[in-house]
Parts: sequence; C-alpha cells; structure tokens
Amino acid sequence: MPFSKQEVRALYDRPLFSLLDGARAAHVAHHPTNEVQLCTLLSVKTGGCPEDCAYCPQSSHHATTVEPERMLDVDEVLASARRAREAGSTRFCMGAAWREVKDGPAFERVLAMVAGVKGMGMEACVTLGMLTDEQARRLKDAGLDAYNHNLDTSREHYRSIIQTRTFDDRLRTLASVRRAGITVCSGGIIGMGESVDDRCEMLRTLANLEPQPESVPINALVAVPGTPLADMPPVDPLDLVRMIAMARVLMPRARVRLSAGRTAISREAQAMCLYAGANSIFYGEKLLTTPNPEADMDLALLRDTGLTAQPPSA
Ligand code: SAM
Ligand code: DTB
Ligand code: SF4
Repeated sequence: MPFSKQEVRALYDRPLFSLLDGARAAHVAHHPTNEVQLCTLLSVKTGGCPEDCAYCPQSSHHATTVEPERMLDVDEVLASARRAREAGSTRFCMGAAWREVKDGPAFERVLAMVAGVKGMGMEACVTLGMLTDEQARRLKDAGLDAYNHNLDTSREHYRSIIQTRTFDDRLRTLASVRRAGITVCSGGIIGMGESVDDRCEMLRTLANLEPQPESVPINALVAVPGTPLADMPPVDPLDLVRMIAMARVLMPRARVRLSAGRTAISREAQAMCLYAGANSIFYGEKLLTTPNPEADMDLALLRDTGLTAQPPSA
C-alpha cells in the first residue's frame, strides 16, 4: 500500500523523540548499527550548466564564483579515486554540471571513469542529469552501481526552484536508471523555502517508488552567494534530524546519506543525524564546489561516537 499524504504528515508531526524511536528501530532492524559508509564526491565537469536550479552555484543563470572548467581526464579522476580509497572511502561519486547526457567523447570518457573506479573495488556512482534508456544501459555495462538524480523537493514546490525542466522529467530519468538495473540514489534538499507539506510530499514520492531508492541523500541547502537562494535562513539542525528519521522510517532498507550542509551544523547535531538513521556521509574537504568538513574532523566524529567506517569490499 502506498503511503498516503496524511500518514506521512502524521509521522512528521510526532514528537521528535517518538519519531526517533521508530527510526532507530528501523535502523537496527535493517542495518549494521555502528557502521557508516564514507563516500567521496568529485566534480568531473564543473560549472556552465544550462539548467536554472535556484540552489546551484554551477548554473550559468547565476553569477557565482564558480567558473566553467574543462572536463577532467580519466587519469586525474582515477588518481583522485585512489586517494579517496586510501583515505577510507568505499564509494566514489562523480558529478557533471550537465542538463543531460549527450552521446560523444565526453560520455565515453565518463564510461571509462566508471570502469576505472570499479576496477579499484569501489562502488561507482555518477550524477549527469537526464539520460536515455540506451545511455543508462551503457553505464550499467561499464559497471556503474548507482545513479544520483534528486527529486530535490515536492512536485508543487519544484516549479519555484527550477523552470528549465519538470518534476516528471526527473521521474522519467529515474525510471530509465531502474530499467537499466542500476541502483537509484535520489533525495532532496531542505532549506529552500519549502513548507512542511513539501518536505513530506518529497519523501512520500520517494518512498512510493517501486522499488524504493537504495540510497537517499538528504541535503541542507548550502546558500551560495549569487544564487537566488543566497539569503535563505539557515536550516534548523533539528529539522535535518527529523528529515533523516523520516527517511529512515519510510525507506527502512535505504542507505540514508547525511549530505550537503554539514559544515553549518555542530558535531552534536551530526551525531543526532547518525543516530536517527543516516548511515553515510560525504568524506573529504570538498563536495562538488562547496566545502565539506575536514577528513580529520569526520574521523574524530566517528571515533567519539564509536562508529566505524564501512570496510572496503574484499
Ligand atoms: N546536474 C546533475 C543534476 O542536477 O542532477 C548533477 C549534479 S547536481 C549538483 C546534484 C545535486 O546536488 C542536486 O540535485 C542537488 O540536490 C544538490 N545540490 C546542488 N547544489 C546544492 C546546494 N547549494 N545545497 C545543497 N545541495 C545542492
Ligand atoms: C547529493 O544529493 N548531494 C551531493 C551529491 N548528491 C551529488 C552534491 C551536493 C552539492 C552541494 C553543492 C556543491 O558543492 O556544489
Ligand atoms: Fe545543473 Fe545539476 Fe546544478 Fe541544476 S543542480 S544547475 S542541473 S549542475
């Protein structure tokens, strides 16, 4: 039975600790409780994106300090993946500031990057914008484990954040990814002026996908100067805890990722997110274009909470 709007909203409105009890129970039932996956991001093609996503520093519609850069070479990317693996990451996610994948040399290069990362024994994930069934199949053949494509917000709120594509475009791409047998990584962002109902509806759409996404990143907006959302007030860390707990209850088997926005919250709030069901963080000093906590800080967070990083696959 799909989740109803009322059901999801009732969950959100529960006292926080009662929601956390449910989230903890779901977490303990489905996951090793003391393990966190470290995942490293790399922007392989930065800036100059034709889409107008209001949150994004890489959109060519906004005047930010991010300048369009050339696409990285396969060797540069694999060197970076090797460093990430040596530092303890088990998943490597490569992002390109594209509206969609276009067939040609750039896509061939991405396929080689995917094959190279897989060859190192890491999970490989990419986020490249929209794609076709055929392109998804080629990524799968190259060894891709996961494709990240976020719903970002509710269907309703989507149009006030992005005008250059629709929520249905997003769902169509996720369907292509699924058909190709690649696992789905899809989540969203809080702090973009959305209502509580928007947050609930975004999670409900994700949770009602069949099958549910294997991976759900929850981002807090990084308000970047020059973007239309530059002046958004900071997210209340307890809202982030609540969103993670919601994701854990609604999608008990998914890996829930405490994603962008960690530099703005205390380590205590991050620890609460990890207690609420997050079992992955981005690791390394940079996300795609914005800062992330220092690796040492994250290792200290794991040490002080008694959590361990997921070991590399044999
Ligand atoms: N262009 C591709 C796309 O939009 O799917 C891939 C890259 S895009 C940067 C990946 C995701 O990063 C977005 O869907 C969004 O959720 C997240 N993101 C981008 N800018 C962000 C920001 N300022 N704060 C939080 N999350 C952000
Ligand atoms: C996701 O949900 N968050 C990551 C990953 N998927 C690709 C990206 C966060 C980007 C934050 C803004 C930046 O660094 O440019
Ligand atoms: Fe482009 Fe992705 Fe940024 Fe949107 S989120 S502007 S599609 S890079």
